[in-house]
Amino acid sequence: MITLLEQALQGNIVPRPPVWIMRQAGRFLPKYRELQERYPFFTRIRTPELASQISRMPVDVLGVDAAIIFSDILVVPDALGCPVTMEAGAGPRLPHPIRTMHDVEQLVRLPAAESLGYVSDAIRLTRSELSDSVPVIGFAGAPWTILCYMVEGKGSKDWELAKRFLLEQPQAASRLLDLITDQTIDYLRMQHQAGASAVQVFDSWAAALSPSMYQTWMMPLWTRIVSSLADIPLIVYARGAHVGIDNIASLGSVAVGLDWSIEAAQARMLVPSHTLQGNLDPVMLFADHDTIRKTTIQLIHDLGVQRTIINLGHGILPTTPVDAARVFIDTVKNYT
Ligand code: 1CP
Repeated sequence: MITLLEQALQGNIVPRPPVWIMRQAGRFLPKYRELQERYPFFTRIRTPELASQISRMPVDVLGVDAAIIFSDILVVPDALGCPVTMEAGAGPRLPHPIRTMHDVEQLVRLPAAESLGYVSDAIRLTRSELSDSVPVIGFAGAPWTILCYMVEGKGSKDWELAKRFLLEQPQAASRLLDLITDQTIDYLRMQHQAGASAVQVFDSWAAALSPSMYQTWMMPLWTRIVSSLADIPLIVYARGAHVGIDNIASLGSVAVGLDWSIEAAQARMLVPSHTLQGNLDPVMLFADHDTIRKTTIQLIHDLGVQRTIINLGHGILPTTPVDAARVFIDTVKNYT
């Protein structure tokens, strides 16, 4: 049976849009917090039973229309030979950042099935435990966002080193981006083969680049990703790149993920015939329940029922009340 999410991605006529929440698995649910105390981050990700358990939590607790596999975008640098650690409160650290061509040359790309097979195992297990009631969404970071972390070695406000790497060492940057792109294509295909019905690519730091640098450096990589994965439902989420959403849509048959900095109705005007996903401001879930209901219904009106996936415009905030998330989900599910 084809799920509501897959219908919306294919552009089939649906009675209501599907709904899920970015970062629904590993952030705000009390049961997740318990596992967070008991197991280190990468243990949670690399143990299929734990990853599957975490992925299924929002399906059980909130009744979302899709499970996203519990993992992180930074498993890719790790797989390429640039190790990643995660310290509670401090965020990700890459103790051997990539700063020169020599550093790029030390990286090794193995088949995803070899270096990231644990993600396949987690997806397969999640699919079978959900007994196909809702689909599983796979994901990866976009090449630019992954390069950001590999060059900086940690999070950053302005990604100065990453941007300078493009300008000062274009050959090394180009080689690194190609390596990440190849790995990402192989990795997303592997996730689809393991049972992910759709995959989302997160370009969380797209807005750090000017539109012209984004166009020159990143659009050719997006073209390669979209054409290599033409048979797989793909959601492209480039945060802060809202001025370029028609550009992203022109890549082909992709769904376009919206962040909350663009009016939903305006996005629908710019991108009339692709599936759009988004884009409630995550902080709206701190409003009273009536306001959440009204804003959510307005969002459905603005995006339209067809070719729409209702979501937040970025990850759910860790302190969000579970009840508020449930009101958001139920409003979409009860929409007629
Ligand atoms: O112990 C913990 O709980 C650590 C927090 C955590 C979690 C739960 C991190 C560290 N990553 C994750 C999981 C994760 N990351 C998922 C799984 C699904 C889910 O939680 O529902 C997903 C989809 C991601 C994606 C991700 N990781 C992005 C892109 C999405 C976005 O929010 O823009 C990014 C940028 C990351 C990097 C990352 N991993 C973790 C942190 C704290 C960060 C951001 C660091 C920074 O701000 O630079």
